[in-house]
Amino acid sequence: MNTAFIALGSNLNNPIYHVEKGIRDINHLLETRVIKRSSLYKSKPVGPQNQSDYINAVIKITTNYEPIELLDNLQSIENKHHRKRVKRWGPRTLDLDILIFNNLIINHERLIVPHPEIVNRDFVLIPLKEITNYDFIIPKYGKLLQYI
Ligand code: ROI
Repeated sequence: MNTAFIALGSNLNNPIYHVEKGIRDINHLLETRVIKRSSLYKSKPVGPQNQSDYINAVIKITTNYEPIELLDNLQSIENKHHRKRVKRWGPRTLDLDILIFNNLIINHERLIVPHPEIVNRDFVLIPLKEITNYDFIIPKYGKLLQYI
């Protein structure tokens, strides 16, 4: 069994609905369970400012999927939420990012883990802090608390 942390974000068409439904969709994946979830956080867009505020959350899951299988499943959930990849850093109905997968460091052409922006984004760090212990360590980067 693997343990992973996933970030959820939405800023289009009822973002609270998309994040809550996204959490339920992930819980319904085969042999995957959401074991912790953060509160919902409202945040100003990072990147282009001419878009709506985001709703963000982080969840902890257990899964029997390998990292790329999990990525494929998360992308099919994004697609069900009618995610259109219109432009980089543009608005989205549902964004699902694998933040951490066990203690692995992955540099695959489709997937970098830990997520390369993990320590730069308060909309990820704050909900991650909510659902982990004070001494939580991010693989490759070290203690979470030093980045907050
Ligand atoms: N900004 C915020 N606040 N939340 C996000 O989830 C988010 N996602 C993104 C970009 C466009 C970088 N900005 C964001 O992909």
